[in-house]
Amino acid sequence: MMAKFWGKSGNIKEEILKDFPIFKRKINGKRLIYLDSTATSQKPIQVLDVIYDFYSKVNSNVHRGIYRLSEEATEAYEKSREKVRKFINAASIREVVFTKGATESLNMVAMSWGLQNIKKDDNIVLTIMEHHSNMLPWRRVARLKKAKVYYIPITSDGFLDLSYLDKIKDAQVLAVTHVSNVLGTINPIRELAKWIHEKGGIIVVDGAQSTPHMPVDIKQLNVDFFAFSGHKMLGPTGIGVLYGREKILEETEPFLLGGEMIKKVSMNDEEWSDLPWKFEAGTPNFVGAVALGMAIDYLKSLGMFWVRKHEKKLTKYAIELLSKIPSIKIYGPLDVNYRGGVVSFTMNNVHPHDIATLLDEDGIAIRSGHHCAQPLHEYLGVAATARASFYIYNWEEDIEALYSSLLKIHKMFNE
Ligand code: 7TS
Repeated sequence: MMAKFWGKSGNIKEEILKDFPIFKRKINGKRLIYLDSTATSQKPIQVLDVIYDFYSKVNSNVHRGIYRLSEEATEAYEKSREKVRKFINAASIREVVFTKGATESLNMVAMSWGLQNIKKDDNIVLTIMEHHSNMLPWRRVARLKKAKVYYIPITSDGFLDLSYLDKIKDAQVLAVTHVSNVLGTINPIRELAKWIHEKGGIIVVDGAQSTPHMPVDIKQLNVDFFAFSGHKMLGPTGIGVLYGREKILEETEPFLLGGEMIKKVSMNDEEWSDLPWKFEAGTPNFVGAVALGMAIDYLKSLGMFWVRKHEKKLTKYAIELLSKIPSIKIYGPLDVNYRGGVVSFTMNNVHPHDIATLLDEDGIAIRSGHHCAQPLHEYLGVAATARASFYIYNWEEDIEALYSSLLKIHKMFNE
C-alpha cells in the first residue's frame, strides 16, 4: 500500500470514515454507530482490496511450490510476518507464529508448553478478569496434571489486587490479560513478568485487547508468550498471532502436527521445521496474514500513539456523560490513564440485553452479556453487563448519540 497521508483534506475524521464502507449502511433508517470493536473491528477498504487482489492475482499455497505464484505468495506471507514482528517489537521473526486468532494462540501455549512442563502440585496463576480463552485451557492443564489454580482478585475500582501475590510462594505460570475486555483495566505486565520470572516461571499474556489499541513493545514488556487476533485490529477473521520467546519455543513441542511443519518424517522418527514454522502445521491462512499486514500498515499510518490518544479522549468523554445518568453503574477504573476504550455498565431496572435491543433501534451497536468473562461477572455479582467500546472510526458524536439514547431508556425505566 502507498503510505497514507492523513489530513490532506484537513479532516481526518472524514478521511477515516470514507475508508470504511460499512458506515454507508443505515440501521433502522439511522446512521450506523458501531460501538462493539472489542468483539471485532470494522475493516478499511485497503484491507478488503488486498484480499480481493491476492486471491485474484497471486493465490497459491505457501512454502510448497517452487513456481512463480507460490514464491510470490510465500514472500508476501513472510513479509507480513516481518511487519508483525516490527509492530510488536519482537526480537526475531522466529518468535512470530501465525495462528487462527488469540483463542487458538492461548490454547496452543497451554496444550504444548503447559502439558509439557506443568507437573503435579505446580501452581498456575490466573486472574479473575481473564477472558475464557486464557482461563479454560489452563484449567484443563491443571485437571490433567493435578496442578493448582489461583485467581488474582480485583479491587473495588477494577485493578488487579497485587497484594494477593504475596500469598503465592511458588508458581510456574502466570496467565494474564493485558487489557480487560470488560473492565478496560490495563494491567502492569512488566511488573507481573518480573514477579513470575523471579520464581522461575513464565508469563503468558492475552494481548487481544491491547495490540489493536496502544503501542505494544514485547521487549519492554519482557513477556514469554503474547497472543492477539487480527480481526480486532482492522484485519480479517481467522488470522492471529502467537509471540513466543525464542528459547522457549525452541524447547517446546508443537501442539498441531502435520503438513509443512515437518522437515523429515520416517516410520519411527520426525524432525520439526525451524521456528516459527514448526508451530504452523497445515495450510496457514496466508491471505489473512497478508491482509493483517495491510491492517498494520493502516494503523501505523495513523500511529499507535494517536490511536491510544483518540480512544482515551472518547473513553473519558463516555465516562463523563454516562456518569450523569443516575441509574447507570460503570465498571472498571475511572481514570483513563489506566483503562482502554471499553466501558461496561449496568442500568437499574433494565436487563443489558434490553438496553442493547433498544439502542439498536437508534442504530447503535453495543454488546451485552458476560463477554466470555463469566467468572468476572460472578465476582462482580451481576449476570451480565452492557458494553460500549471505541476505535479509530468513532467520534464524540457517537458518544453523544449513545448518551442521549441511554438517557431515553433511563427515563423509560427509572422515572
Ligand atoms: N482475549 C480477550 C481479552 C478477548 O477480548 C477476546 C475476544 C479473546 C481473547 C478471544 O479472541 P478471539 O479472536 O480468539 O475470539 N473478546 C470478545 C469480546 O469481548 N466480545 O466478543 C469477543
